[in-house]
Parts: sequence; C-alpha cells; structure tokens
Amino acid sequence: MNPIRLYRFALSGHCHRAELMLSLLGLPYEAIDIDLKAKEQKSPGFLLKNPLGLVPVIEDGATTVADSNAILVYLATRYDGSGRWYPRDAVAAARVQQWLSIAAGPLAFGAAAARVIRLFGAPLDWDRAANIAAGQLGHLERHLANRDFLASEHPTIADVALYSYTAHVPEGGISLAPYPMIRGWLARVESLPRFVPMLKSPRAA
Ligand SMILES: N[C@@H](CCC(=O)N[C@@H](CS)C(=O)NCC(=O)O)C(=O)O
Repeated sequence: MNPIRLYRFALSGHCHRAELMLSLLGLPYEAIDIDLKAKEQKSPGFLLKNPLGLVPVIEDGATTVADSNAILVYLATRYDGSGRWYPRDAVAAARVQQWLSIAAGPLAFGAAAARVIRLFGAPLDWDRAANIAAGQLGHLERHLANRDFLASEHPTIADVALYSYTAHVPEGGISLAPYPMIRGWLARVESLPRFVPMLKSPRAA
C-alpha cells in the first residue's frame, strides 16, 4: 500500500486528529507540512485539494478528503475491517455523530479558539471562548462519570475527534485540574496501541 499523504500543520488539533487515526489504524502515511503563516493553504495548488483552504487534507491514491471529521469517517470506513472504530448500527452511529458535531461546534469555538488566541494571537474573544469551553468540558466530565470511552464501551472515532484539543486545553489558558474524569479518559486514549502525541507548542507554559 502506498503511504497516505497527510497535509498538516503540526500544532493543529484538527490535523493531529487525522494523524492519530492514521496511526491507530496502523496505516502507512507521509506528513507534508503546510506553512499556514505563509498562507500556503490558500495557494492555487492547495485550493485544488481543499477549496476552503484549510488543513488537514489527505490523499489516498486518487481519493482526496478534506475536513478532519470526514477524514476519520473515511479512514475507519475504508480500513477498519472490524467496524469498531465507526460502528454502523443506527444507534451507535448516531452516538458517534453527536460527538463529531461537538468536535466541530463547542470544542472548536471553545477550547480550540482559546488556544489559538493564546498561542497565535487570533483576534477572537478569549472570555467568550473560555465560557464555551467551560460548558463543553463540564458536559464531557459528566458524560465520562460512568464510562471509559465516549460513544461505546470501546474507543471509536468519537474519542479521536475529541482527544487532541481536549488534551491541549491548558495551552489555551484553561486548567484541566477540575476535570478528573476527563484526565482519566485522556490517559486511556494515550495508552492505546500506536498512540502518537500532538506536538506541544514551545510558546505554551
Ligand atoms: N472543519 C475543519 C477545520 C480545519 C481548520 O480550521 N484548520 C485550520 C488549522 S487548525 C486551518 O487550516 N487554518 C488556516 C486558515 O484559516 O487559513 C476540519 O475539521 O478540518
């Protein structure tokens, strides 16, 4: 099998989400770093891969997939013969989708936004982001009170979608100290075979 090409920015949780899935599935991949500061993601060549001009994007042979959650769905559907990472049963699939929506909604506008403000000076409102993050982390903490993984008794793409930005919440100036259930879940994800960590920003405390 030829390696899957992953176009990424190493400090992006969206990109780490895609890379973590590639690694957990044991798929050969080649990471290609995109220089976001130089706006390489808006170059004509890159816009052919993703007209929205965002990373991550993967190329698997003739197939191009943009958007981190779409990449998780694609990789699990195509390469996980067990069907465990993306269950097809109606109820289980709906439970997974709820978490993908949280990853694309309150996680992105809360914890991820707070981090991009602190690390890269994004012109966003940190108090608003921290408030959204508090609501989302509280929900996650309560959900994990009586289960090990988010959408099933075993890990699924829901856990992969939520992991990266949750693990790096402190880089956004938000402590994980009040969230013991979340910290336990992060440790369970980190102990999965072939787990790869996300790069920690040198700018973070
Ligand atoms: N919904 C997209 C969001 C991706 C995204 O926001 N990527 C950021 C890096 S974390 C990006 O490419 N930013 C460059 C830009 O805004 O020009 C996904 O899940 O992949």
